[in-house]
Amino acid sequence: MQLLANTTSPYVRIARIALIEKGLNIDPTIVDPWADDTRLRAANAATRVPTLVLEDGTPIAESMGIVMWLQATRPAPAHADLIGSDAAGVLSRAGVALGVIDAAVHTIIIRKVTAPVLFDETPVGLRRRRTMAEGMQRLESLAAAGQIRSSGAPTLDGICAVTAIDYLNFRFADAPWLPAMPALNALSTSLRERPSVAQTMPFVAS
Ligand SMILES: N[C@@H](CCC(=O)N[C@@H](CS)C(=O)NCC(=O)O)C(=O)O
Repeated sequence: MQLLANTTSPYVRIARIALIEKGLNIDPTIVDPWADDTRLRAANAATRVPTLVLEDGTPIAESMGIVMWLQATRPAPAHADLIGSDAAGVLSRAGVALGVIDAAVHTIIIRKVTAPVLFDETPVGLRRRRTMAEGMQRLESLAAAGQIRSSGAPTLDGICAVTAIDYLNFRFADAPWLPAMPALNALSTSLRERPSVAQTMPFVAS
């Protein structure tokens, strides 16, 4: 099995945490999705990471596709349960974090092709910023209320929430428009006891 990945993508991180929690610690094959890596392009018409290539050659693109494949082929109780008994709650909370992640990645990508101020201050840029601020505020309230499990194997809400807070700290550190997020930062610290979380922190490869 091959996981085509990079070291910064929050989508890759979600897939990697889920894979490790399900007992599949695959050494990622690092590719640059922006350089049209031929292996990535062959496996995924969208040329995006993460893409998981199964042993029989079947490629699975999309972080949520990989999560669903894991849930279907490595079910609980033999393996970690990424959804748990409160499916609606877990998926609802995961959706808030995924909205933040999409807004953050969109902002970073558009900055690549246009001047930062130009995009960030446009109506769409401000909308993405509002999504990040409001989404993190909602996640913060959920974390403060103890609704996101902070110990043991994380379910998808915890995986997406920790990925969101760590990605914002990585890409938007000290942004004045972000709310205070003590509960989410505590969640991140606590979940870092899991190898799946500790081993997948985002970094810029040299
Ligand atoms: N919806 C996809 C998003 C994947 C994605 O956008 N990956 C980015 C890296 S953060 C990428 O490979 N971008 C390259 C491109 O858009 O050409 C998922 O959940 O996996």
